Formats: sequence, structure tokens, C-alpha cells
Amino acid sequence: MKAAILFKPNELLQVLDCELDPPKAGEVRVKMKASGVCQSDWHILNGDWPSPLPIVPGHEAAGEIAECGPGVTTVKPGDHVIFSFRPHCGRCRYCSQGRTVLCIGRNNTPPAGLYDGTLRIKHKGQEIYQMARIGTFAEEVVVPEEMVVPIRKDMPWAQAALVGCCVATGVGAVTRHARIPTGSTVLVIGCGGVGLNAIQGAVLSGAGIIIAADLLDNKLDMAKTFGATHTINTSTNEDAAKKVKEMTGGFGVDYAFDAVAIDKTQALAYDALAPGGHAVAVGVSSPNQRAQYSPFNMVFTEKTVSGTFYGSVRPDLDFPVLVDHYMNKRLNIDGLISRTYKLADINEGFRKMMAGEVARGVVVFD
Ligand code: CXF
Ligand code: ZN
Repeated sequence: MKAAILFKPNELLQVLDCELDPPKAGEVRVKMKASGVCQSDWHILNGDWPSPLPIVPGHEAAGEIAECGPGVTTVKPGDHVIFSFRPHCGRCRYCSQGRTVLCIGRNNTPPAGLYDGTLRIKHKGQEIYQMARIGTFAEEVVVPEEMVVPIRKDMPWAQAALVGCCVATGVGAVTRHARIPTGSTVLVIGCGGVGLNAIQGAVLSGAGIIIAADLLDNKLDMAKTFGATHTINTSTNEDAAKKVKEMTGGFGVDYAFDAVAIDKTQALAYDALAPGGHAVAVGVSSPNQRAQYSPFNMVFTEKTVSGTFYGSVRPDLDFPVLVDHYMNKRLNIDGLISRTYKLADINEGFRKMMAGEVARGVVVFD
């Protein structure tokens, strides 16, 4: 089977023939059907996020179960599944609270191999890691059973793939993490895959004003089609926080979601809040990033700053619901898919994403 491998940061991915060991106990082999190209993959490619190498990136995907190792009970060959990139043991203190994204019950070092510490993909005998234990830019992968969620079979593959990262993260940030009340005013910073889904999450929650902010007009146009009521181009607006206040009767927003995660956007999320507002870090920054908030201001305005990982979703519960929302036309996923690629063209997919030309590119497999 072919897999796209990163041997060194800042090099192109190499699509190479690889060997794949069969699934061991509690593991499944999945035939890949579609895998989205996400900014987080780029963080691995450019060395921003430390990662063992060589590695197959990719973590936003859907496929069909081809084979089950001994003891697998939750899926069977032929099942359609969406990958979850966060393992969860189901028993630790966090899983027991339903906060599966905080699971501490799995050996997590390095988080790019199977639970027994071994790897399944090999290229000419060399062992290859899998991003987030799944590494979905490959025609087939072997992953722990708990990292796939079975879904209904009438869900199209590319759309299913996106549920596994940007849809879950964006919608979940609003509906699962912040749980915004109806009528809330909302700012979403960054209108890529995650941001557009935060906008959809706000619409699903009955938000009032939904302000989208981005550097690019093409992204802001798209944000309107996903439900933004107002837009701000932050490349031409010097003081975006002031603009947000003007748009909200002088108050600022009740909730701000930062899908970009650089110093400027973190500051904007905080500064654009109304007193009592809540800023949510959604995008994953580089590990050395530090945010600056004034505790003085925070006290007197009772603002909240929080983070959400994976939209705080519980994949087994939430993925099938998000799939139903799509099938019932309550979520727009078609509009996120600007381009599809063959695995052989994956480097072009990253180039287009970094040029801001696509909401989401998706690698589709035969
Ligand atoms: C990332 C977070 C770290 C693991 C892979 C996915 N989130 C979204 O893209
Ligand atoms: Zn992602």
C-alpha cells in the first residue's frame, strides 16, 4: 500500500510503497477512503510541533474496516468509520467525567505509535510513525479499535472525513465546550475549516450576531454563506476589537472563538469581549506561544478565557450526531470541500491550503 511519508521537516512528502503489518489484539485495519488536509498536518510538516520521524501525517479521515484483530467488538469488516485522533480508555478520571479528550489512561509517549509501543507501517524495513496514532495519508492503516467511530453507510466519504477534525472541532467548540445560550453574540476569528464550523455551531445554537474575522475577503465571503451576519477584514481594519464593539451596540461579544492561535488573534479574542464574555482558544498554536491577558482587566470585567481540544467532543456520541445533521441538511460540509486530490498530489494540497485558496482540500482514495 502507498503512504505519504515525511522524512525531515520542511521537505516534501514522499508517496511510497509500504508494508503494513496486520492488526494485533484490539486493533483494526482500515482501508482509507478520504482524508482532509488540515493546518495541523502542516505543523508537523514544518517542524512546528515536535514529532518522531519518519511519519505519515493526516488525522481527518474516514474509511472502511478491512480486518479486525483478536478481541475487537465495536466494529466489523465492512463498517464505515470516521477516525478519532484522541484515544480514550473509557475508565480514567477524565473519561469517567465524559471528558474523553483529556484521557490519561493511554500510554501517550510518543503519541504516534500503537499502544504496545510498536509500529505497523514499514518502508523498506524502516518503521514509520503515524500522526496521532492514525496517520491517514495512507491507503491503509492499522489503528486501535477505539480510534474509529462507526457511522451510517449513506454518508459520503469526503464529508465523513471532515467530521473527524474540522467539523467536530469547530461545531464542538461552540456546542460542547462553550455551550452558548440562544441569542448570544459571537466572534469567530479565522475562517478556514475550523472557523467556518464554529460559525455553523453558532447558527445551530441560535446565536444572534455572528461576526467573522479573517485576513482574506474570499474567506469572509464564504463565512457569510455559513451563517456569519457581519464580517471584518483584519488586514484592512487596524482596530478590529473596536469594530466588533461597534457591531454589538458598544458592548463587544459574549463569546469569541480563536481558530488561528497567534498572538494577535488571541489578543483580539479577549479585547473584543463584552464584560462577562468568554474567549475560547480553539486552534492549536505552536508550543512556545504565550498569551498576554491583563488579570487586572479580567477581574473587573469578569471575562473568561478557556481552551477546547477537539471541540471537547466525545467522538462516539458526537460523530454520529454530526453525520445526521449533515444528512438532514442542518450542517454544510459540501461547501467546505473546495478541492479533492489523489494521494500522489498531496504536496499540491498543502501548497493550496497555505496559499489560502481552499477551505478544505480532501485526498480521496479509490
Ligand atoms: C490536532 C491536534 C493534535 C493532534 C492532531 C490533530 N487538531 C486538529 O487539527
Ligand atoms: Zn485537523
